[in-house]
Amino acid sequence: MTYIAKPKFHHPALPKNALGYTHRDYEGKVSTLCAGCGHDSITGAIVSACFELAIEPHRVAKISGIGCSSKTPDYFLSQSHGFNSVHGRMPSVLTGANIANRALIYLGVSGDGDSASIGFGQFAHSIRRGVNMVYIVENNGVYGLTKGQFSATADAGSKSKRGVVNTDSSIDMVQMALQLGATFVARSFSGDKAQLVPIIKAAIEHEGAAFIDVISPCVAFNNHAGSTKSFDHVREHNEAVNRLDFITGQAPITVEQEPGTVQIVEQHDGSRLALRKLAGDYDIRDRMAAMNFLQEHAAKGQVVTGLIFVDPDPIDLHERLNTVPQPLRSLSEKDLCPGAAALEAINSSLR
Ligand SMILES: Cc1ncc(C[n+]2csc(CCOP(=O)(O)OP(=O)(O)O)c2C)c(N)n1
Ligand code: SF4
Ligand SMILES: [Mg+2]
Repeated sequence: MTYIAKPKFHHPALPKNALGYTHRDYEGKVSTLCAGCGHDSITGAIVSACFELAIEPHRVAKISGIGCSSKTPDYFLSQSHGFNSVHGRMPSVLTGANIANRALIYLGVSGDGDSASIGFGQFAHSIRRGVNMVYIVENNGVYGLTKGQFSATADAGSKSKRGVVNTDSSIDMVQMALQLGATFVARSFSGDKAQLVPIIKAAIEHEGAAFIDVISPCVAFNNHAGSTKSFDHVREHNEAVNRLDFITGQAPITVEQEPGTVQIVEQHDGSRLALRKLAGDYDIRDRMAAMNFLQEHAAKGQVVTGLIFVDPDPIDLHERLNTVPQPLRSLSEKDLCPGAAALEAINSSLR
């Protein structure tokens, strides 16, 4: 906790977005994380993505669990709704809020400890149900907040700061999300803002379960030689499958690339993803191929980043449950208690 308030003054010439807001309007409190922590860069990327999309901050609900990563919603979007829940419980709190009010944009922020251990079941069920959300795992391979124990995403053979070798198999959250039916799956690196910001923007516009695994080095406990989640290791082993340009509205596509290496994917809401393809004939709409590609590269010690899979026409939880289109709080008593005749009609339809 910090009591240092950010100064309110900012330069009058700061660039403004379509709503007239500056970058500062999307920030939160001063971060109390360790200087250099990857999580702060992810916070910066979320701020940039929301600024660039000109999102009204009050339309966002940011929900997290427990951990250094789960503290970060305090450091962005101070004008948004927020709920810092219990360790591993972000997905169920988010699902409940989403069911009650589908008009908000849901940002779920979690850690690898929060999502791959205590919250593993919660993570799995929110993804398989197709909750319309952006689920971000700030993945450092350790429990940062409780002083650096290996998490379930730590690679077998990687070393702790004290030199202990991890002998357990690791969980690849991207593979899990693909297997569970996520309709938008990406991996990025906190040190690559140019890659991360458009991925977050595209995930926000995606109308289904969007999962982003962000490798986010813990400078206090997991940034040494022998760690596979350190800045140096990820930079050296990063295998980017594409670079994403995210385009909303009628803006022209101006990707500088050889024809044939750009793939345009139109999403349900009319936004377009322009992918500068880096890895041969990699097709982001082929779930099975994506899983094989990840396995092959993981075996070579490479970290695959970029937009890994997208289903441009997702079916979300509300569509599956056939819920009413408006937030539940806007329903009147008459809507909620339509009377004996309506009840009789429902009962007879079930006989
Ligand atoms: C029910 C419960 N069990 C254990 C803890 C202790 N605890 C707090 S944070 C944490 C792990 C955090 O790791 P991660 O989610 O990876 O976040 P990071 O700090 O690495 O960003 C644990 C085990 C807790 N707060 N609540
Ligand atoms: S302990 Fe690690 S994860 Fe936590 S703030 Fe420090 S560097 Fe970040
Ligand atoms: Mg962690």
